[in-house]
Amino acid sequence: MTMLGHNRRRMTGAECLADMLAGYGVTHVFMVPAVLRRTFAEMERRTRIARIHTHGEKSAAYMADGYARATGKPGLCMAQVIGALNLAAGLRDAHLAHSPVIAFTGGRDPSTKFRKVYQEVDDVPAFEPVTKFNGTVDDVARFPDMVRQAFRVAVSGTPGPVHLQFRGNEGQVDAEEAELEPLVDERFTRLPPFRPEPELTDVRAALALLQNADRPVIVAGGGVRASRAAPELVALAEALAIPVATSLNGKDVIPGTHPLSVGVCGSYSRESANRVVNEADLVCFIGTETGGMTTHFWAVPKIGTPAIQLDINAEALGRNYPLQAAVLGDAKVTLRLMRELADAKTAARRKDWTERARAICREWREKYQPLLASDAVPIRPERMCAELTKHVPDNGIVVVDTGHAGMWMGGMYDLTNAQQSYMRSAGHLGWAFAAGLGAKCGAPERPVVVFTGDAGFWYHIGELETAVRWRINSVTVVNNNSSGNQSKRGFDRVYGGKQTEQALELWTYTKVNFARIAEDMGAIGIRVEKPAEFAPALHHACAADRPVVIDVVTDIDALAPLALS
Ligand SMILES: Cc1ncc(C[n+]2csc(CCOP(=O)(O)OP(=O)(O)O)c2C)c(N)n1
Repeated sequence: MTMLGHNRRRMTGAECLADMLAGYGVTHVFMVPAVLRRTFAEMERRTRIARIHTHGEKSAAYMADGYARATGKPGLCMAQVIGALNLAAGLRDAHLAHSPVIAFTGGRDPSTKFRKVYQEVDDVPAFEPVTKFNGTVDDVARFPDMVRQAFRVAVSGTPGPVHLQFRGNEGQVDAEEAELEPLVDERFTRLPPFRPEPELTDVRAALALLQNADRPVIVAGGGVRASRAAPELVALAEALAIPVATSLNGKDVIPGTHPLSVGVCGSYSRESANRVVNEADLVCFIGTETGGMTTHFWAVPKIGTPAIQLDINAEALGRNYPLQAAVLGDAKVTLRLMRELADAKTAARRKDWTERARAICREWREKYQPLLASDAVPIRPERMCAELTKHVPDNGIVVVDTGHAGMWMGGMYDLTNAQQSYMRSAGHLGWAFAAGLGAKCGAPERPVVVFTGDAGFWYHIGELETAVRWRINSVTVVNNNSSGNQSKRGFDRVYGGKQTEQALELWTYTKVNFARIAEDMGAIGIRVEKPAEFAPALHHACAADRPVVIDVVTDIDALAPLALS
């Protein structure tokens, strides 16, 4: 690394920022103009960074988030002062999912503050709840250190969003000159910057508990994903014969087809996973917050179940479950060490348990097989999930919205190999389509398949034009039941079991053909009305040289099973 301050030269903030972003390996930035205009001109002159101009700041933030989750590198999004809160809203999902997104906004000038400047409010406080670091860049001399700090914070420890507000409603401070050095800390260009080693005594304590347990289960989360520790996780589980459940955020750390995989546990889950976790005599949490969604509000497992936990963040250890052992460290190095020290002979004592877990998984499959294979018209969402399991390409990235989409895919879809990736909305409806575009920018060589409901798709449908304009060829599968039918149960409840005719106003929409809209916007649209049409549509879409929308007409009465606890 170059020594700090030894290569300074007179340059504008814009030149410095463009050079730094290129140095940090940024390939795309997502924004609504006009922000940091001179920086954008310098990006064009000095770098090959693609400047993706979107139809809204929230979707720009979601694209940056999808880019970050697909690549492990920070995703960059930007807005001028009037769009700042739209951008902040878009950081909310990245915050919940611990995704390293960096947001730049234009902001207030000290010379005109409090004078009712056009479009201005103090936006900085609004970024506070959704960022790890929320700073202002008021002096051009601070560009190098503040931008380095933004990258450092976004990827360190438990990753998360960062906001920098640049002086001037469009960040015009970038036009000023100073003696600057566009330094890059190579280490902080991607996750994880460090791999802290655990204390050996803690590792031995955790391992002893696992090896002596008759019915242990691992619950693996997004921290395993961030650490790229999936191979080490699977190796340890295999060596000791321990079934693995995952959080929704960690769904891709073990293929659903692996014999030790029992599925996603918690609220948007698979029944088999919750059953196995609730029958366990020891739960080993790895890289998971043990939050409400993963534990079905602390019912899976019940509080009091013997537990051990491994995390990179000491504050997470024991937050929701009292622990018999806690290990602080990077997931990959810790799991590798545990595998090295593990006594594989102890696996024999868990033969009955792993067979029991397999039987529970078989029971789940037998129960849902008729729906997974259903030929019904309108199409059952379970059948779509089963088709995706069969036909998503081997190196595919699957990006899933929340609500029903999260329930269907979390519970019914399986990754079939370790090369496939899965990313999901951490709660915001409408995230997936935009995040899928960002994922495709970050990994253009991989097929990206988005699964969303029609309500989710409506949010940012305008970005289809962005996809066409920038040739961002993701495939978007719309579970089109002309409604937000996840809400049906809830409204049934408040109407005492029988909704009035007007109640439908609360959760249904006009019937729309998204395939036709897609074609009008310059994308490829495929309408699927029969189950057998789905697989050919997906194959065609994954090979296409344009963005594709597969509009699947599904059953408005199909409701995803509720979590078992
Ligand atoms: C930003 C945001 N607002 C509201 C919700 C609440 N919500 C969850 S699912 C849902 C409806 C989902 O409809 P759709 O995407 O069409 O899927 P479907 O339920 O029809 O399968 C709503 C409004 C949410 N998750 N996020």
